This record gives sequence, structure tokens and C-alpha cells, in this order.
Amino acid sequence: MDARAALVVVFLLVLGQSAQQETTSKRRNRNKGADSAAMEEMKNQISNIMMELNVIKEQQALQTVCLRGMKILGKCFLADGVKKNFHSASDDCIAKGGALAAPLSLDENEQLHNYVRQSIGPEEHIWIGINDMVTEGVWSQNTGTVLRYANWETEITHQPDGATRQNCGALSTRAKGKWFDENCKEEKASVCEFNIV
Ligand SMILES: [Ca+2]
Repeated sequence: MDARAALVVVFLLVLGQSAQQETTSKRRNRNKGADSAAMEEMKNQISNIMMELNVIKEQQALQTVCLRGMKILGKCFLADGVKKNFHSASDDCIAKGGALAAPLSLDENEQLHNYVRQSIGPEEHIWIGINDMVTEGVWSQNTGTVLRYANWETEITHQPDGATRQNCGALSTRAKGKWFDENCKEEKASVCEFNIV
């Protein structure tokens, strides 16, 4: 074999090796790509499972609340007979993942009224989640939305009648579920509501 032929053989060998290396590295890259896609997929699945688990935990917690309290359409009520001012009552409901109960219809108000009579007592005023702290005379719910439903006592005492001295709402079982405005610093029992997802 002359030098030129030897050179050609060496050249071909080098070319072959480099092509092989390239193929191996491509395969490795492809494998790496597949691995990271599988890893990504697994991460997504784990994240989905965690989300579903959290929803289940939330539903279970709600069911526990509902079992201890009362379930109505779309929400659960849970009574707290300990008397406290409006802000403490509201904060305690928020800490439990709910809000002070704010009935949105006559039917809901009736169910809350009955629940309060059974769980707290027949002669009670309880805090409900409505107030006119921001603008006197403009009553809103916990969430800040303007009331869509109200059940003020208007036949005997013409509620709300406390002007700026009384900015927090209460439901009276004595007055058959009618609402009164009261001084927020007064201490009353309360009911939290929890929306069911
Ligand atoms: Ca007021």
C-alpha cells in the first residue's frame, strides 16, 4: 500500500469513526430528550395529583364542617355560641376558611334562622356578614359586594336605625330571622359559612 492509499484508508477510518460518534451522540441526545420529556410528564402528573389531593382534602374538610354544622344548597353553616365582637367573629370565620354567614335569599335566611334556633338558642341575636362601615347606609357583604337581599325588621323598629353608631348586621331569632343593625363592639354568637366547591 502506497502512502496515498494508506492516507485514504486512514481518512476513511477517521470519517467512519466520526460518523459513528455523531450517531451515538445523536442517539444520546435523543435519549436525553426523551428522558427530560418523560420527567416533565411525570412532574405534571405529580402536580395534577397534588392538586386533586388538595381538592379532596378541601371537600373532606368541608364535609367535616357540614357534618358538624348544617348543609344547605351550595354552602355549609357552622355555629359558634361564643359571644364576641363583630371583627373577632369575622376573623375567626376567615381563619377557618369561611366567612360570617350572609344569607342571599329568603330561603337561605330561613334555613340560617332555624339552624341558629336549634344550635345556639331561640332568643339569640347573631352576627351575620353584612356591614355599612365604608359608607353609612350602604350595606355590603363580607366580600364588599352590595346586598342583593336584605331582611331588615321594618314593622316595629324600622331597621337599620343606628346610623353611624351601628354598622354591623345581626339576625334575631327572637324576631323570626329579621335583621338589625348593631354596634360592632357588642358581643354576640355567630355563624360561619363555607362555600362548597
Ligand atoms: Ca350604620
